[in-house]
Amino acid sequence: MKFYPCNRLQGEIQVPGDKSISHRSVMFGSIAQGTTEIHNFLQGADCLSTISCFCQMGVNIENKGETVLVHGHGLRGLKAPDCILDCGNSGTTTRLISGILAAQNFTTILTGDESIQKRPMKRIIDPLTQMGTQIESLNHNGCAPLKIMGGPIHSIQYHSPVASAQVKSAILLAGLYADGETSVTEPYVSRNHTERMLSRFGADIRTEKTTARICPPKELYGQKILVPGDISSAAFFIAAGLLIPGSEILIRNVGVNPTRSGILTVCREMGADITLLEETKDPGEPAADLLVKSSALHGIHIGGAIIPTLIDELPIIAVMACFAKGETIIQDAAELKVKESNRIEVMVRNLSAMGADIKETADGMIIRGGNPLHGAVIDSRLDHRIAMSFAVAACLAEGETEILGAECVNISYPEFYADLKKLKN
Ligand code: SPQ
Repeated sequence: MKFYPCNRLQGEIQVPGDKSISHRSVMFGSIAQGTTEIHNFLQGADCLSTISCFCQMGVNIENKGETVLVHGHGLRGLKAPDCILDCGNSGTTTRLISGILAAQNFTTILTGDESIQKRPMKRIIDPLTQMGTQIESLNHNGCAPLKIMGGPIHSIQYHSPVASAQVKSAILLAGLYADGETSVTEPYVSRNHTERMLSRFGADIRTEKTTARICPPKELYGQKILVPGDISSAAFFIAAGLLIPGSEILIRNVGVNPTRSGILTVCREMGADITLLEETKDPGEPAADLLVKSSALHGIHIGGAIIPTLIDELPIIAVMACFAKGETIIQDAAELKVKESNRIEVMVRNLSAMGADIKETADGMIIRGGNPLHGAVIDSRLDHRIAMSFAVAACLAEGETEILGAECVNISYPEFYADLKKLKN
């Protein structure tokens, strides 16, 4: 797909529902008693993989588009699937479902696409094994396909070496079925959608600093879930609005959970003009409208505890840094190497091809802003966040940019190019 520079962005958009929250609402609804009604569900390929996996385990899920109804049969209501579960491109599906499958009285095989089969699963195999489950990486490489032989679960007190909501969630979900209290402590707090939503479904779950604890409930109960817009999808429009001179855009109903909103902190530190309007204090997940006006940005240092709160936004932050005055240092972000692609290597390679002054480091990047970018051929490596980041970079680059595999935005934002086009008019 080819992209060209544009003058300014103006108008209003609503980004699709949050991917992390959409996944969890289907998963928790599937193991709850009664019906879970989900509004603004993200109809992206990843969340459809989650729906398909639970349908294979006998859950009746009515996908009506904007609304999804999940008719759960309780914690013990899943049935053994009669085929291999396909998690597609979704790390969230693979890791979270493993926590649930660990406790079932049947064996399951899970797999996914080429990218999923390279992503590290040892990080969930280790704690789930400690909880009593047998998990085999069928290719003996610590990756999917995984054979999960479910059974009785023992509680553990786990200290995770990585700040990862997927690791934390897999353990907490297995902990729903354990013989006592399970806790997970992380080096830094990762996104807490699992804790918030499980609590709404009736679980006894508490957090203190970087530790989350769960006591096994008798049952979970179906809920009505309003999924806010995904801040990770909004991030591309935040960046475009800030960078393209003369722009002013309003992004409606964006989730601003503090464990996800590091992008707003970083933008403000870089000098961005972003106003939060119409903030809702939903007990489930806070949301707000974001008014973004083009701004002169300067480079900053990004590292430490803020990293898990903006991990998926680092590719677009790297694009912003190319247009910011001075140096931006991103560190403590080695996790980027094990996402849908190695997002450090792919960003550095592609931004360098466009003329940026950017250097890869062991756990991040150093970017000196100010070099004008020019069009280039960009290999997205079929990573949705890379494709969207370069669609924004292309708006600011001179000449033509071609993004290979641009259709991979289907994973999290099927209407992305249409929404970008809408703001250009
Ligand atoms: O689901 P998947 O493929 O892992 O998706 C990504 C993304 O960019 O959309 C990461 F590649 O988001 C993860 C995120 O990086 C979604 C997620 C979650 O919903 O719990 C948590 C983060 O991953 P992690 O490994 O830090 O827990």
